[in-house]
Amino acid sequence: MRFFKILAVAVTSTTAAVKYTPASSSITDSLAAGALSSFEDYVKVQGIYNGTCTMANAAVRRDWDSLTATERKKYIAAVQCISTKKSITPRSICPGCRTRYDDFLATHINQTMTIHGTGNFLAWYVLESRETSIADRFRHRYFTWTYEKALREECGYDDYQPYWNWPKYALDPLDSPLFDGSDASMSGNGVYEYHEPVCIPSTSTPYIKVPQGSGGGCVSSGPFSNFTVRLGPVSPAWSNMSTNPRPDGLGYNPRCLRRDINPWISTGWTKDVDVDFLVTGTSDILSFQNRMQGDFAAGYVGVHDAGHMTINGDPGGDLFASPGDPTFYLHHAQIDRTWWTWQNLDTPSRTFVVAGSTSMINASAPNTTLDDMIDLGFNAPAISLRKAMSTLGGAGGPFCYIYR
Ligand SMILES: *[C@@H]1O[C@H](CO)[C@@H](O)[C@H](O)[C@H]1NC(C)=O
Ligand SMILES: *[C@@H]1O[C@H](CO)[C@@H](O)[C@H](O)[C@H]1NC(C)=O
Ligand SMILES: *[C@@H]1O[C@H](CO)[C@@H](O)[C@H](O)[C@H]1NC(C)=O
Ligand SMILES: *[C@@H]1O[C@H](CO)[C@@H](O)[C@H](O)[C@H]1NC(C)=O
Ligand SMILES: *[C@@H]1O[C@H](CO)[C@@H](O)[C@H](O)[C@H]1NC(C)=O
Ligand SMILES: *[C@@H]1O[C@H](CO)[C@@H](O)[C@H](O)[C@H]1NC(C)=O
Ligand SMILES: [Cu+2]
Repeated sequence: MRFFKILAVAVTSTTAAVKYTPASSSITDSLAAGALSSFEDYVKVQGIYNGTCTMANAAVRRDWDSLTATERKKYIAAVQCISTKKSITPRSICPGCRTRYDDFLATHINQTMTIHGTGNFLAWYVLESRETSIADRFRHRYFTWTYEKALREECGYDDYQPYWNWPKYALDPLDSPLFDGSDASMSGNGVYEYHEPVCIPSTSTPYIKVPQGSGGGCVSSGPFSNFTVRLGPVSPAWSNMSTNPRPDGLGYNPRCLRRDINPWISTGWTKDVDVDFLVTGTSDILSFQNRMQGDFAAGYVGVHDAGHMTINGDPGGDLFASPGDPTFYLHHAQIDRTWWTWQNLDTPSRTFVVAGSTSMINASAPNTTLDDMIDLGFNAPAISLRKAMSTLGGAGGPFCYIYR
């Protein structure tokens, strides 16, 4: 009797000790809730956008933090499943592809190249900027949605893509339910392995020096500890990554998943106030995308890069190959949620708007238009940017989802 009592006390105190308290995301969440309600008002007046998508039947993407352990494990199982399904990209085009998971990574690597330059300019781009144009964000809405669709249709996942609500874990990502290494997490940090500081945007212009965190090596805890990365690296975060046999990164290069989860970055730029600064501080799409992009010379890392650099490592810290770390999709769902929030704070004037050049390196390249096409290689047919602007199928687009 006494033994059991002591045991019970011990168990309770252990549980209390590991209980994680998220930081506040109240501004971020109330902005999103406000956006949803103004979106609802707009749809009430406009009626159904197109087809059969309504507010009532739209898919709901939820916060990782609000999923139960069982729901998280279901998502994890679906990601593990898609990582075993046979690749549909021809081997002649992607020699390193083995699985459906790789198909998505191959598309991202390939698209990052085609969109951001070729030949000599590619190397220049990689050195001078870790960033991408806003067209990239738009493409990632379609990219993440297509991945979610594959999880559902090819792996029987019956829920939707969860998002990583950055502010909640910003102060302590390592102990968060996303990265704590438990079997209901997306796996933890890599084992400690020295690497040189990562410079943003580059070692030749080190405006921001990201110090080494406590990881750097192979992820050793949780469901993805045996995860195999095959493609890339193309633009490795630090020097001693194993080299891909092909310059385009699509060769076969099996290796472990490496991370250096970085509280310094997440504390600096992914807090509630950082999201507020982005969403409420910008009223036109160009300012919004520029602020999301960051201003490195001014020492400011936008939420997009900050999320990627919170994961870092291989391939998480590689602009091209970052979707090779499965947390990519949770990060990009939150990028999408942030854009969706910004859009629907003023649905009629902020939905079908794009701005900015299609290239970061070529001043005479044309500006982005709603007629530009986004294609996802072998994963889905190309659609116009216009169709990717509304998450409720406006302009005949394929999406039907909201964020809660
Ligand atoms: C990883 O592989 C090792 C050795 O095969 C095995 O013992 C371990 O259970 C695996 N871990 C996971 C999460 O699958
Ligand atoms: C990188 O360097 C560390 C420290 O020298 C070493 O332990 C590790 O094996 C290296 N990794 C690769 C992939 O070369
Ligand atoms: C820059 O863009 C212009 C207009 O599209 C194009 O004609 C030119 O070839 C591009 N330059 C480079 C170096 O890609
Ligand atoms: C792109 O848009 C900007 C801002 O409206 C404008 O100044 C610039 O001339 C445009 N560039 C091209 C190539 O049309
Ligand atoms: C990369 O893009 C080119 C041009 O669109 C295309 O021909 C090729 O099939 C793509 N490769 C992959 C792996 O999707
Ligand atoms: C509905 O679809 C039609 C045809 O594709 C398009 O012209 C129209 O703009 C769409 N309506 C809305 C509200 O997006
Ligand atoms: Cu990204």
